[in-house]
Amino acid sequence: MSASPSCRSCQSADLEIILDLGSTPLADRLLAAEQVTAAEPRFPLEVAFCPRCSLLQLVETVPPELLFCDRYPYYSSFSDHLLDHARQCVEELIASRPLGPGSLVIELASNDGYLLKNYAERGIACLGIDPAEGPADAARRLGVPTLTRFFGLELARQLRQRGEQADILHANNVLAHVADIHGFVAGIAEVLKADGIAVIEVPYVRELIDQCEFDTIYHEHLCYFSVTALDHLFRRHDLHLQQVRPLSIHGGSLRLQIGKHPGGDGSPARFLVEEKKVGLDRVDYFRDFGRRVNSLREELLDLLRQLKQGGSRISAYGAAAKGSTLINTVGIGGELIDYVVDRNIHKQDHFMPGQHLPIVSPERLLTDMPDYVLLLAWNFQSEILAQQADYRSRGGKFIIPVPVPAIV
Ligand code: DWN
Repeated sequence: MSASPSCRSCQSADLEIILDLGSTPLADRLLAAEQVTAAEPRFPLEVAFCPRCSLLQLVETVPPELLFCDRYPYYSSFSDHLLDHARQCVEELIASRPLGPGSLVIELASNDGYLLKNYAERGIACLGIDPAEGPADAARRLGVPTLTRFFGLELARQLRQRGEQADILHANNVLAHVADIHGFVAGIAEVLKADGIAVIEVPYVRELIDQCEFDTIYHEHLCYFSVTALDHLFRRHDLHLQQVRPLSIHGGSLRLQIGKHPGGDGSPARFLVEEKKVGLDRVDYFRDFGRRVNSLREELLDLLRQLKQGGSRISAYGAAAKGSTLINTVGIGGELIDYVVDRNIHKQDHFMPGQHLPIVSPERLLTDMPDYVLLLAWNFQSEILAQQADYRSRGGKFIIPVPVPAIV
């Protein structure tokens, strides 16, 4: 692990710490039964703001090989909502861009092929790049050619030399994960055709702060972006923000369209003005976040304790990485929660990091009928509540942890 003495983007040495979540286990390092008794690696989780380029970021960097390569359990295709989201995005792009026989679509962090399969099904050439073996194998089984590699400038140069440049490059929920952010963005510039576009989705830092989504902070997420910070970053690589659209997915995200030429619809400039107006470019915006996080943590713990003392049985839904941050930083263990359910078969029969809660299939909720289910995957609230209509109609209740704990 290395601690960053300077900003990941602009290298300023004047970072200001705005939140310290202590030392936590790796959020996606789910444990097999035989690993539960062994000591787990823990790493500091400190968040800092850079007043020079406005980037909110983690101070420490855990080596990416520890985070993403070995048995990485996240498979995008377990959410119907996410699959629809990806399909709609691809349909919009196909309708608005001239893609022909010589076209190529590249996706960075292509995971299990959840997005690129929409191009492959239409006969449009595509290439996925992802370092995680299990999801990459699943993508290949769907007919999505996939390189099991980390992306950066070196790989981008190799692709370009082979004549593989992108008309469209997708990079969803990956920019925040990259330690060598400049190598990654330089790689995007290298691999994009002169008139190509990069379509990039990132969680929006304004939502993280305003909605107190502190559980989305974990070692995989090194950066938390505003448009102001992104604009600084891309300009250094002669890339231009052409369009910014707000999205509701993952608790509030941005979809950016980036090209090699200025242009677009004026939306980036509107975001920049708005962010300056509300103060996202100043540390004051982030100053009371730590206090709000602490009161949310206390409120949630009090609620769970009261329910438990009143004789209720409580489970949780979603062995999400954010769920790991939540249970480990709030201190929610087996004395409060019996088990976590998750549809992802690669997560079932494992245990949550740190608190070691067992992960089982969602069918368990109906056979067991716990009184309450803590929704760790709150970003899929609508989808999961609709799917659990039977559990709810029989009297089961969900606890939504953020922005303030609520029972529905
Ligand atoms: O950036 C990242 C994001 C996008 O995804 C990663 N670093 C890791 C991951 O974060 P996460 O684990 O917090 O993601 P999700 O997608 O919020 O996790 C939801 C969990 O809930 C998954 O394990 C799947 C599960 N799930 C389920 O069991 N039933 C989800 C839905 C919608 C369902 O119906």
